[in-house]
Amino acid sequence: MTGEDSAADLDGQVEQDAGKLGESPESTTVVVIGAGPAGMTVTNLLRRAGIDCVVLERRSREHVAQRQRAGIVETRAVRMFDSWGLADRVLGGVPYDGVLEIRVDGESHLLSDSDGTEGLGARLCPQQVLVQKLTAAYLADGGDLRFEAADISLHDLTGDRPTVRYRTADGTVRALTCAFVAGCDGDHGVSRTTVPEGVLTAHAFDHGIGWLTVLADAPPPARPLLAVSPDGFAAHFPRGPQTSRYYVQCPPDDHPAAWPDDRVWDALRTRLGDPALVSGPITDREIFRLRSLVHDPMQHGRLFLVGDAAHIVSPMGGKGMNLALYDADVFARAVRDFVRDQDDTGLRTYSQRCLRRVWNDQEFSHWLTRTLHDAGDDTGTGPFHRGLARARLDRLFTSPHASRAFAELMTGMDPA
Ligand code: RFL
Repeated sequence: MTGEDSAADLDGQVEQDAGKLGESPESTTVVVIGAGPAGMTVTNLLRRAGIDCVVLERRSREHVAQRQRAGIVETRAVRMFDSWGLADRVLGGVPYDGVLEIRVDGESHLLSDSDGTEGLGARLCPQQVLVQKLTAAYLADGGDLRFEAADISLHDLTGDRPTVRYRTADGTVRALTCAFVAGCDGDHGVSRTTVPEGVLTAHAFDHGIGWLTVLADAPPPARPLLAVSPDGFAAHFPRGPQTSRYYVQCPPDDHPAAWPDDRVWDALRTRLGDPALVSGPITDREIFRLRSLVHDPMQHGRLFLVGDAAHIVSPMGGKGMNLALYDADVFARAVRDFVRDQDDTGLRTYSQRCLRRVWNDQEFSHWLTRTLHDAGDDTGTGPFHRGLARARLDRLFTSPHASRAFAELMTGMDPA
């Protein structure tokens, strides 16, 4: 790709393609596939940079707006939105005091994420609130977002101008030509699977651990709570003024039906060391395996994979959504530099830059996963690893240097 073939040059050629395609292709600079946290961040940042884009999302707006997963926007990501002048518009929720509780056999230890840097801190902002606000901001600014776009297919990714085709809700087939495609369609999307075999290497890891995850209309904890107990790991996170998310370690092949309400609340009370824990109606109950996955490189021709489309990080440490926001920022800056200054450095180094942080966060997440599971239930890895994990926790609770390093990783303000 050369500096000269900027987005503006592409528009004229699109018209020539119209006959070839047998339909009326539209032209834009970036086609974004997927309207989750990654896609909606990319689009808002691109609009902020004055670059046009079209978002294609398979689901309805209502469906996307209700998907509940992550709950904390880390400090680095809050400051990223702030640097684009978007923090006030897109971040909902409440400021987070940065204190995390780790309870070991019922004994409480508080860890601050204060890393000594000045500026805005993390926010307790449920993922669906962030997505709703990003979507509203983009549409209010006149952004082009097409829900219920079916059968998306990507073409000519290694040429100068890829084409993206899709079918609208009324069955019409449409085509869009563009300078770049941002594949923000998650782990099960179409972007990554379009890349020919042999181009990407998948590094996959199964932690051999299952989590029952429960969403309930029950009082949130004062602060995010992670608990180690001989019965296994459990956690309790705020998700709204009267909503909580809970995690309970279980066999990876367990079934939600094996966890009726009484069993869920009994397990939580025991593992959290809180016999008085207030219960409430359970609105969602799922079991998933803790797994990690990295695709390298995160680019193929003019397709750039952003967020879960490129990597999955086990939920311990709360990094999945935050990595998606990081990729989105790196991608948007790279496109801006290319379109505005014909500088393709950011595009050429996109994969390398993102993967450095991805592996950094995978390591943090893996370390925390092992520590909090091995320290409690020693049936998996045995008493030797239990001793190691307890020693790591002890160091974290007693050494200011260890807790400072932990804080840096929690906030995302580490140098990676
Ligand atoms: P998403 O959120 O999956 O969004 C992808 C979007 O693409 C659409 N799509 C398509 N559109 C068009 N055509 C197709 N063929 C398409 N296929 C898919 C989808 O409908 C969707 O709208 O990916 P994105 O944007 O990369 O965001 C990633 C985050 O969602 C993910 O990393 C986090 O949710 C992970 N995660 C957590 N991350 C954190 O930072 N902190 C947490 O506390 C946290 N908790 C969690 C989590 C993930 C969980 N699950 C999924 C196991 C808790 C859970 C339970």
